[in-house]
Formats: sequence, C-alpha cells, structure tokens
Amino acid sequence: MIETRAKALGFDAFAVTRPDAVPELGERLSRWLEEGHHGEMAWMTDRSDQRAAPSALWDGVRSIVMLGLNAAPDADPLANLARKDRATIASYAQRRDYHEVIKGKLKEVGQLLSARSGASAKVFVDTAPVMEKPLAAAAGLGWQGKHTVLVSREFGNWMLLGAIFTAAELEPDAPGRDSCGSCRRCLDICPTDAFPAPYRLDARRCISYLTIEHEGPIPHEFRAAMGNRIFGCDDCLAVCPWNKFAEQAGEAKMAARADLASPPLAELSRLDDAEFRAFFAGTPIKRTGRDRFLRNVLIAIGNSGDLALAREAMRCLDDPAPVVRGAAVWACDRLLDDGRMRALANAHAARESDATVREEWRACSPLPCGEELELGVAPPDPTPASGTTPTLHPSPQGGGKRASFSA
Ligand code: B12
Ligand code: SF4
Ligand code: SF4
Repeated sequence: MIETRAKALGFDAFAVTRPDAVPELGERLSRWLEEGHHGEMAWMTDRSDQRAAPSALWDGVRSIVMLGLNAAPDADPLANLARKDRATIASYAQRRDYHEVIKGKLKEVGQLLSARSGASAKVFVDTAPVMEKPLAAAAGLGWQGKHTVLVSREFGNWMLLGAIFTAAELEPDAPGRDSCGSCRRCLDICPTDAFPAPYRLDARRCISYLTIEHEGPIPHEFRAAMGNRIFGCDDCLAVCPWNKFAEQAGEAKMAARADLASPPLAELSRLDDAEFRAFFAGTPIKRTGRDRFLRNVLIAIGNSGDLALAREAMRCLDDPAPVVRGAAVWACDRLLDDGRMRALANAHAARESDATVREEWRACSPLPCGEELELGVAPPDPTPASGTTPTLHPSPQGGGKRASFSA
C-alpha cells in the first residue's frame, strides 16, 4: 500500500533494509576519509560517526525505506563532449534540483508510513549524514557498481536516491547482488583516473567534485582532461551496460531543460551574478555560485581550441573574482601565442593583487613576467610585432594549446 503510493508519487523503486544491515560501513567510510579521498568536503568528516551507523544518527530507527527516482537522460550524455564551443552539464543538473523534488515526495510517503504504523519517521535526501548507496544496495534496489554508484537491473545507474528512517519494524528485502562481473568500462573511461581501485573513488580527482565541490583554482593536472564538462560528469555512468534497460525519466517535475543540453560557452562566460541566479534558478547549479561556475566555463574555453572564445577569456581577466581571473589567465594561455600572452601579462599581471592569480600568470609558459612579477615591477615591454593577427594552430587532441601570430 505504501509502496503503491510511493510509486504513484513518481518513485520508481522502493525497498526496505535494517539500520545494521551493512556492518562494514564504518570501516569503509573511515578508510576513505583517512586516505583523504573526500578532499575538501569537510562535511563528510563532521558527523562521520552518524554517517557510519544510522542508529547513531537516530537511535529510534528500526527500519530504513530506500527509494529511487529514475533520472535517465533522453540522449547520450557523451555526445556533447565533442562540441568544444559548448558546455556539457551532467544530466541530473539539467533538471530541477532533485533535493527539492525528492524531499517533497519523501515527506508524503513518510507521513503515510507514520499514519499507518503509528511510528515516527524522518526523511533524508543527500545532505544528511546517511550513506544512501550502501543502504539502497542492502535494501535490494541494486548494487554498488565499480564506479561506486548504485546500479539497478531495471534502471541502470540513473536513479537518484532518498531514505526514510522509521521506528516501525518493517520486513527487510533481500540485498542486491553485484552483477558487474569482469566489466570495467566505468573505470577505464574516467578522464582523470579517479578510481584507485574498483569500488573506490578518490573524489579529489573526480570532475564532479572538482567542478561542484572544490572551491579554489582547479589543480592544473586535471584541467585539460575536463574538456567541456563544466558541472558534474556523467562519463562513468554513461558507459554502464546495465543502462540498456533504463527508460527515459518519467517524472514530469524532473524533465530536462532543453537550454541546458548544450549551452554556448561564450554566453555562459558573460553571466553576472544576478543573471546566473536567474538562469539557473531551481537547478542544482545555482548552489555552486557564479564565480566557481565561471571558473569551470573558462577551463572549458581554454580546452575549446576556439580562438573566437579567446576574447571572452580576455574579458574575464578583469573579473572581480580572483578564481575567475585565474582561470581566465589559463584559458588565454591555452588559446593565445606567447607574444600575445606577454602583452596581456604586461597589461594585467603586474597590477594583480591576488596571490593565486599571480601564480597563474607565473605558470604561463614561457614565463611572461617571471621574477619581475614577484617584485611587483612591470615586465619589459613585450608588445608583439605590429600588424599581426592571431590564428589558431590546434593541438593534435584538438585541445588548442596556443594560437600563434602570423603576419
Ligand atoms: C559525497 C558525494 C559525492 C562525491 C563523492 C562520491 C563518492 N563516490 O563518494 C562527489 C562530489 C565526487 C560525487 C559525485 C557524484 N555523485 Co554524489 N554523492 C555524494 C554523497 C553526498 C555521499 C556519498 C558517500 O557517502 N561517499 C563516501 C564513500 C566512502 O561511500 P561510497 O561512495 O558508498 O563508497 C563505498 C565504496 O567505497 C565501498 N567499498 C569499498 N570497497 C568495496 C569493495 C566492494 C566489493 C564493494 C561492493 C564496496 C566497496 O564502501 C563504501 C561504503 O559502502 C551521496 C548522497 C548520500 N548522502 O549518500 C551522493 C550520491 C552518491 N551522488 C550521486 C550522484 C548522482 C553523483 C554523480 C553521478 C553526479 C554527476 N553526474 O556528476 C557523481 C558520480 C561520481 C562517482 N563515480 O561516484 C547519487 C548517486 C545515485 C546512485 N544511483 O547511486 C547520490 C546517492 C545522491 C542521491 N541522493 O541520489 N558525489
Ligand atoms: S564522474 Fe567522471 S571524473 Fe568522476 S569518476 Fe566518473 S568518469 Fe571519473
Ligand atoms: S560499467 Fe561495468 S563495472 Fe562499471 S558499474 Fe557498470 S557493470 Fe559495473
């Protein structure tokens, strides 16, 4: 009855487990944290005792209902990666923020459960210290694939998860069985080599983490590999063979926005704070904030190999946010030749006050400003020969390391 209501509300999967169903939870979480794989996500350590054991979060919990909402994309999420002047946004983020959609539905199911059982219930989606994937696997919604995401035989790996903790004693379902076999497609496709081993993710290397959670400048080693992924990453999910059984998401509230399928990088790079908030209202992107988002867009511009986008990057050299200016320096360096970069350094670097942005200027090769920058002295005049026009000589990968000036 409660399951029927949950499905009528739009959930695609519903199953029950016990709070102590995964005894290895604490040990695995501790290892992940000790290895530093959570990066700057301090909130993962803050209440790790509660995350490791549902009964530490709420000692009244007797059963956990895990629910899944299918959010399978309607097109191949990898297809847009080849459109270098466009941005690729993870499929889930092209939709309404699932936290809001799922939470509303969970509350309804939780209230019904409480009314029927006479026992209290609490609902969680994503933000509480609850390990949703292992609990969903224990409840039988699927299994944790080698990419660590929950895979279902019915919906592939596109389900988004939510949990209801209840004081009612409910009959648990059988756990899911690992059906990855010898497959390792998700591990092999990862552009940043973020899996130190199957079933283990080093978030610090994951583009999803770098574009959404990481606050400062993106470490240089990952920038080229990001390509045009500006918010999240679907690569390891997109290649899972179990997706062949997944149908397109049916929940109307979770319909993907057509204008987020392949937005032009040039337009995104021009968003000010108010425009950013208006454009991304209701999506998960809004929470990341305009500056970090622009940083990601500029990395994609640097990877575009498209000289027409260099002017957008140059405009951002004057952005008020250091994290945007820093990424703009990198993008310019990728697209423009040494002479033009020296000219830009002459105009911008010597008056740069932020240490991280100065570091970006210093990292340009060959150093356009070198020690003079450290001393705060303007570098010698590097103006390129007059009458030159920039033309692009893309790298073999199409990544675009430099335009050069030709007469
Ligand atoms: C932190 C977090 C992230 C971090 C870290 C991801 C991670 N794998 O931990 C970052 C920012 C990178 C991230 C990225 C993404 N996320 Co996220 N994220 C979370 C969050 C908040 C916590 C996850 C967590 O507890 N991590 C800690 C680690 C230690 O736990 P774990 O991943 O379960 O790791 C297990 C394995 O390491 C396992 N293990 C170790 N050894 C072995 C050996 C064997 C044999 C086995 C079976 C297991 C095993 O033990 C651990 C515990 O079970 C959850 C929401 C929630 N509250 O659960 C969403 C959540 C996992 N994310 C989700 C999504 C959709 C994504 C992205 C797809 C978004 C995107 N398109 O960009 C990517 C996927 C990247 C990936 N391959 O994981 C969904 C996944 C839905 C699903 N079907 O599973 C969740 C559940 C949110 C939701 N409510 O729907 N995410
Ligand atoms: S989301 Fe992308 S970067 Fe992160 S592990 Fe999967 S393929 Fe790698
Ligand atoms: S791609 Fe292969 S290894 Fe990865 S989760 Fe899917 S079935 Fe498992």
